[in-house]
Amino acid sequence: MTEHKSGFVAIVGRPNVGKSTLLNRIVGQKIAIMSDKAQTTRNKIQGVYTTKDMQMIFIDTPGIHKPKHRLGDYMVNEAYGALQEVEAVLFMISADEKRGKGDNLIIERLQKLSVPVFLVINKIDKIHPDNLLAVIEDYSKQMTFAEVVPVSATQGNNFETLMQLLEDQMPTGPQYFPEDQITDHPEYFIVSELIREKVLLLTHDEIPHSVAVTIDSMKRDENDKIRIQATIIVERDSQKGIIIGKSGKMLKEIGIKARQDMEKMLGDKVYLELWVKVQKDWRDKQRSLNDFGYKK
Ligand code: GDP
Ligand code: MG
Ligand code: K
Repeated sequence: MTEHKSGFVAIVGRPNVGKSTLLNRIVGQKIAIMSDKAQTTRNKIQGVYTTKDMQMIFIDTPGIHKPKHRLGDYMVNEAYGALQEVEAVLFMISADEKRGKGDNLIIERLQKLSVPVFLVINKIDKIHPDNLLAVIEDYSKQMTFAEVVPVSATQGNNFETLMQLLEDQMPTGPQYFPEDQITDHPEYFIVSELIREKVLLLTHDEIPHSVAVTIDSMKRDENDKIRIQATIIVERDSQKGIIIGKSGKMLKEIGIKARQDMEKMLGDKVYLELWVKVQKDWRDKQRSLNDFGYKK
């Protein structure tokens, strides 16, 4: 039996090079963006890629993309700290654009890292193959890359190669997220906290605070209604019984109360589907994430 591998991958690159497009390909479906509200999340989990024996968690470290701002060194240092702890960094550039100030700033920061940095040259469909070498040479003069991978995020060229090269970098490790959980937008967190809050409110002391809620899917349908599927995770069967309640009464009440708050927050009608699952080692997984520095 092969050992399970897992790890974190950071994606950096200036705006419009195709980071989101690549992430959408990685998670295999378009992530529904629910809002564009700016977040100062330290490490935003952007996508989770899960296979039978491997899981890679792609994160965005916003501090690295931008010049220093009001928060000064703090954010940049935070971003560095996070980058030091990933298994690989993808530095994404666009093949059809000249290296600019934004790229140079990122290079300056990446040079100091000891983790492997991949140069991902995106949008190769937009250039003549003869021009690729000049791009590679230009960037390779700036710093040493562990790998240079030309891709097209829209067309999929070399996508498998990139995934395989990343997989080779992953150490032995646990599956952090359920296999069907592909992303973690800020709204996911807020929505999951609203559910958790109702669980604690309605069950009083019967359910420990360690109860977790995962958002399995959150999509806006054609009528602009938001459909949310969520799972409440507990550690014991007895706790599952309490949360479901007599004839499902408790779960129904949790759902109604959570949905009302969600509609207030999101400003739209919400369909909420709730499930309850027993998962004994959930807390250890949470702890692993906290150790990494990702705090929910
Ligand atoms: P981000 O700002 O780095 O997240 O960039 P996006 O993923 O939003 O992409 C910016 C634009 O580039 C969009 O219009 C994409 O459709 C386009 N784009 C991304 N990848 C490719 C690619 O491989 N080829 C081409 N031709 N366009 C791409
Ligand atoms: Mg983007
Ligand atoms: K997630």
